[in-house]
Amino acid sequence: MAALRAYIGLGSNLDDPVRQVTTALQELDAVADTRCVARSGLYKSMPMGPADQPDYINAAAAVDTRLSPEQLLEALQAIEHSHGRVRDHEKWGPRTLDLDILLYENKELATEYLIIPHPGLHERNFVLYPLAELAPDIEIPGYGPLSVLLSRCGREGLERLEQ
Ligand code: ROI
Repeated sequence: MAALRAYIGLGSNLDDPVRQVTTALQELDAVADTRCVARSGLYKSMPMGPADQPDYINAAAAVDTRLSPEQLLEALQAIEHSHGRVRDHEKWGPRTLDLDILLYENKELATEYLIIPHPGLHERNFVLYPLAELAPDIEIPGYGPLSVLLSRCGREGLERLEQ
């Protein structure tokens, strides 16, 4: 299988989030049959969900991968686990590391475990702005041009960190 382009969203708000996201970006490049070809800057973002939790650090990465979406998801979950992520403590509660497949080529997919494009992507500024650094002209299958989604969502609560 030829390498296909996927976009990964990263988020953390526990245990030194900048370090969590920075090391996860490196670990993405070490996934089998996968190469990280671009990464966005880091963004500080206000929590979506319960407000009594720390701010998040978010970023996005572009990868070229020969893994299927399901294999890629498994690899991302292994990285989450290695960062001490415990799943499903609290809906929309704080987390050490969240890695989501945002897009996989121009695929639309919905199984019990995996929905692509990632649900919520189209209205979350902490996903859309990092993604736009990597692929400003991309079309989101089922949602239309990223530029249009961006123009609708605003930058409230989002700050790009100087690095
Ligand atoms: N809020 C922000 N700002 N960033 C995230 O990555 C994030 N991830 C989540 C929820 C809890 C929905 N809120 C978030 O999973």
